[in-house]
Amino acid sequence: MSEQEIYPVPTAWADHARFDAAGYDTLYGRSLADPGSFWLEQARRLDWIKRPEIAGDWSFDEADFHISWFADGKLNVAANCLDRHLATRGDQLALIWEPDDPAEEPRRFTYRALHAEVCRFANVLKAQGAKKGDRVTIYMPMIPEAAFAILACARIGAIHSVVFGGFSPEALAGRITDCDSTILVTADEGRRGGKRIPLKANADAAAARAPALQTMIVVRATGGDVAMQDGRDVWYHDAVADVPATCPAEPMGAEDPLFILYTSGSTGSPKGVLHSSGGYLLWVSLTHEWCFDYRPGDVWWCAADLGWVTGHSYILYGPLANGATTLMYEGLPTWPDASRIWQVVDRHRVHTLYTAPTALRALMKDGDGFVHATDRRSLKLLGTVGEPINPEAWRWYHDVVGEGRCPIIDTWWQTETGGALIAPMPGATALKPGSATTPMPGVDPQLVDPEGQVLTGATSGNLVIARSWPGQMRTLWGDHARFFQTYFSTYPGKYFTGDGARRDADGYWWITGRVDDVINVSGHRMGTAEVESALVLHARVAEAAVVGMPHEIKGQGIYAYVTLNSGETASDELRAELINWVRTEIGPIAAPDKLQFAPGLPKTRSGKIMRRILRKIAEGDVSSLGDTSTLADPAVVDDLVAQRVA
Ligand code: 6R9
Repeated sequence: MSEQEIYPVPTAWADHARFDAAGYDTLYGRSLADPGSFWLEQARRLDWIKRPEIAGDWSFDEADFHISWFADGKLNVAANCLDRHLATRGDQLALIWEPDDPAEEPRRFTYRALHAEVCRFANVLKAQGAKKGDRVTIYMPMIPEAAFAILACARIGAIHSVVFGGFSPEALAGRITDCDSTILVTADEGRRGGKRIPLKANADAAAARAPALQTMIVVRATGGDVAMQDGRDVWYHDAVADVPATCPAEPMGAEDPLFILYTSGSTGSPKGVLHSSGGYLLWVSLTHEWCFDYRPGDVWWCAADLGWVTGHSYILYGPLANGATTLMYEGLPTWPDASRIWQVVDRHRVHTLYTAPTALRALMKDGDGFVHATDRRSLKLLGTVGEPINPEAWRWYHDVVGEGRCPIIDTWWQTETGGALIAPMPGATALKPGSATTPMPGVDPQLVDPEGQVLTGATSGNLVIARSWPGQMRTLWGDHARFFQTYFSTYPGKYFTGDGARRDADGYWWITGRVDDVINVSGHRMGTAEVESALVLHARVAEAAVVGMPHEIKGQGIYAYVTLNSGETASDELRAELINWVRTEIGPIAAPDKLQFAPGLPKTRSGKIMRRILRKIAEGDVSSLGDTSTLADPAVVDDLVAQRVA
């Protein structure tokens, strides 16, 4: 990575910038020097029922641990995303939906139409008993009704928990049970890349393991045949037939929860990250405008899935709060072929595209011809998120896709942070391929060594954030102690991100990846512990250890070491069976890329698996395994090296 490779702000951008370099410095300086008045002023961009007079009130110290923003404010998030735009842009497009199959017609909703759809969905939820504070689980394909359901929850003050449609019944059941959700919104089937995903059948299997679930609202998406259970299942199209197209927006405290989103951590089961209403909405609205220089009239496309935080913040909440036209795509970037993503850009005259490095690497591999076959002149800016972007993919995005015209906005953030924390502002920040550049206003990143000493100057370390920002998560659902323990106990007084980073001589930030046991597969987080516990559930498995390994397209792949029960024999059939087992237990994204049968695992005398060694073997870097003298049985390492899966 070259700190010297610099792309200055293009003159045209500097001339029309909301903030130029000096403007950014002033803004950033004020945000840290006088956070109270800075944030109360920024909060005016939202439409408050009661405008707050208190900004941040927080402490990361154990004795007085609390985080709150705009605590005396009242608002409704859906009203901010819909109602307040009706007078000024009721007839402007709010949502464009591009179907999986390019031969099908897109669906388009103005702000007025979207408002009516969301009100109807809200009335259906209410008729099924949902009310403020209840948890509603949403397990949906990428269709407009998923957006209606999410915003409908926000409208009535119910807390949504969206579960990615690629997750298994087992994973869905765990998430339903963890937050005591009694209502599930799903669809008959999903579609991606021409294939069908049996969502309702999965939901039925999940319901069998989640006894608290009482109601399933089922949207007819494909018309596929599904079983409906009397007394529990309701067709959405039946229920919506006799509800009105208006529904009052519930007044919510700024600190009232907006949603739960489960994400993988380094230990234990997935964590229910909880976000607030006021601070979260302010953060995603601000960052959508500042990082991507959103201007009225822009067509905005975030190519994520609504099942991930990127979809929540930058398909729905941020862009809609800003009155944008947001595009939602049902399918895959590479289907029917590698031109599709650029054809969608042309079809809808997209101004800004926001996608993940893994998608870019997959497209790059198919050659420039698929890009050149399209026009792309509507594009003004390109964004990336989810994992470190390798400079080669960055340059391809910049030179081939954007033809040198479009700044690349590399945004570093996490489910926990609500929205972007380190990212360029296109009129202010010179770019360096592979660097997320500089912090957003209010964000105070620091590097610390393993003992927690703050490191200064150009150096590497663990990335912490030294103060709260409005979009910060507020707790882990049902486990406030785990929230503190996970994020604030490692480096007292600071939020620990789990990432490593480097700061260069110009003060630019380079995220180097997770320093904990989280693997980033195609921009999606997988905990090694989750994959391991799925493997040991198999009757023939005694023990498993899972590590990440470099993967050309996915960024990281999953490498599993499996010890079988005594008496069991390893075989290629069993290997395939175990990989498939994880696929069904968690979902396809968790399926190991490589699985090695290991008669023994490298353990210390106290029984701790030395993952460092397993990582090296998985990477194929077997010449420098480091010190193995503390192992209980150093000989297992030779066996592992000899049987490595290439
Ligand atoms: C938004 C999202 C968070 C983890 C994060 C980091 C990695 C995300 C990145 C990036 C380098 C970027 N990550 N964006 N690494 N550069 N621009 O992805 O949330 O799914 O919670 O993942 O992803 O490792 O800690 P989430």
